[in-house]
Amino acid sequence: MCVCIYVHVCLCLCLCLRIWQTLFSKATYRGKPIKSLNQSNFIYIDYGNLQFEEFADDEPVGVVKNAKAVGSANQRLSEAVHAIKKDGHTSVMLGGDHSLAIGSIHGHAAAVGELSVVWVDAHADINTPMTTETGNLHGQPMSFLLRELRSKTPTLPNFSWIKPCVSAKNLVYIGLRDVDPAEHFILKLLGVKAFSMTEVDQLGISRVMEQTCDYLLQKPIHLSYDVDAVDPSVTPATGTPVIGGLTYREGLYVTEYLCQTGRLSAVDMVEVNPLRGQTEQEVQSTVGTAVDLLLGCFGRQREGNHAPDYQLPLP
Ligand code: EXY
Ligand code: MN
Ligand code: MN
Ligand code: MN
Repeated sequence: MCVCIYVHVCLCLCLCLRIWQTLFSKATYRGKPIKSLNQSNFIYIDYGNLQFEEFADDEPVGVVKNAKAVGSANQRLSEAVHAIKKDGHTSVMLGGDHSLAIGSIHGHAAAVGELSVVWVDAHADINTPMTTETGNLHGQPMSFLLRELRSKTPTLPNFSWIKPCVSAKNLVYIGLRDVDPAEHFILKLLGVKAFSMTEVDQLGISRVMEQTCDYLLQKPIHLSYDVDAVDPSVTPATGTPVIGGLTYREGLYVTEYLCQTGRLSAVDMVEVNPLRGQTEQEVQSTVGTAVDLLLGCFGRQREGNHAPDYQLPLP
């Protein structure tokens, strides 16, 4: 099976840390067994958690919250992902807040150059600090990464290291269903390719993936997968659930399809938040689905797998 390398990050708080530790090391959550990558046949190297600096003086900039902490955390993450890519591995970043995609994509692009981004999410996460209504940076990461939005994004404290590194033509969204008016304007202005849930309903997920990969051509792919893209009946333990999402099977098909392109170069799996689960079952379902999506990225097939050198035992 594939070798994947992951850098495990946690932004500001330890809630995501807890679940991802569960996922990768302990294989239990609140004393109950939980699906874990440790129980799979995949080979991975744990690059460990990144320790992020906290800022006592992280005052809002306009409405934007936690700019210093997010800027600084992403700078560290960018360096970590850059190093993993330079080592020749596929990077897996486990979050945590989707604002971490800034550092993950930035570090990936610094190492490999031009890349394609497949952003699977209920949300477009493309507000600028000027258009955001909530001030939450998880609703803004793509605005700092797109070259076309450079002149529309003010430099926030600890954001001056960021060089926009993605072109709008190399970005595809899948799963959108909760897009702010300003974000919708930006998507249309830049002509960004987007398969909202309406297109998923119209075309079916197989044609969505076919068209996505035809459109993106031959660059390394960065998959940024927000678990809220999947329907909250399947992944409820997340910060901003939105009804009407991808089914488990559609969500998994996205990963299987991208895996077989052979161009998947980095993956973010983000917005897993066990504290948002109302019951054990909700946490288990969310985490189990996140694990299955990751395994789909690295070659697990629903039809089954076997090692290339597998030999039938003789009687
Ligand atoms: N568009 C809203 C905002 O800008 O706050 C909601 C963003 C939710 C973002 C989640 C992580 O995908
Ligand atoms: Mn978040
Ligand atoms: Mn997101
Ligand atoms: Mn989202």
